[in-house]
Amino acid sequence: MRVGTFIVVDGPEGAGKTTLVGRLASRLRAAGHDVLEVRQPGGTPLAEAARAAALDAEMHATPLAELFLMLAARADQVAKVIRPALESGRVVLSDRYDLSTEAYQIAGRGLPRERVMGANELATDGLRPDLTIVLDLPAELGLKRQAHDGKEPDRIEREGRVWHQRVAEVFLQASGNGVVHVDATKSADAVEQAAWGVVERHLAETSEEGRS
Ligand code: T5A
Repeated sequence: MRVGTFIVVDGPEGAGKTTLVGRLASRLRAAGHDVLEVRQPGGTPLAEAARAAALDAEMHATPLAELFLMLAARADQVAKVIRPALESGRVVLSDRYDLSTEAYQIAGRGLPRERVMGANELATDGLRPDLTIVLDLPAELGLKRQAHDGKEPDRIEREGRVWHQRVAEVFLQASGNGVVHVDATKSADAVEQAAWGVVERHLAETSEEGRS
């Protein structure tokens, strides 16, 4: 039985996801929670290999191959790492999850929504996040932050500006159960403060529900 909490931080390239996941993990630990930080794609030997293949420009993955690499990575990590952690009551904080598939593979690559989401459902055995914090940032700003870091762009980061704007739009428009937006144009401290408020509220509400 799942008793833990599954929190996802998602958003466009360079929006500050990794920074925020680290900061939220520290805050949660300080508040006494047992936290597991993960990233997607990645987190198991198989998932890291799939990530490397998907992002390697030399591999020239087709859109479908890219999708299945992302889903293979997710399936492996969900089954071996995320579900067991949730079942033992931990808070799992994930840097990206399936909203990224909607943004990159459906909007970016143009793959058919229903079939992709069906395949994602199969890969995750229906595991949904309890809370998804979406970092809102225009694509150009995120790409600028990445360029400023001086890191060599991977295969997906090398896509054009218009392509990345299409991807970023999906994050901006995301809505539904447990989806909360945070303005990522603000400083890292302000983003952390806003996101921590969201997490604290969520945890307080779920512990209330558990008591009633
Ligand atoms: N992908 C992934 C798919 O195509 N489909 C999928 O289903 C999934 C799961 C993964 C790639 O895989 C694709 C999407 C990606 O292309 P990644 O490494 O997870 O790659 O994703 P990136 O977005 O490329 O990761 P980055 O590390 O570049 O961006 P982050 O994590 O959003 O940003 P972060 O925290 O590293 O910060 C970037 C820079 O900005 C600074 C940081 O210090 C750093 O220098 N920063 C801020 N600066 C100003 N203000 C703030 N608020 C800041 N917050 C951070």
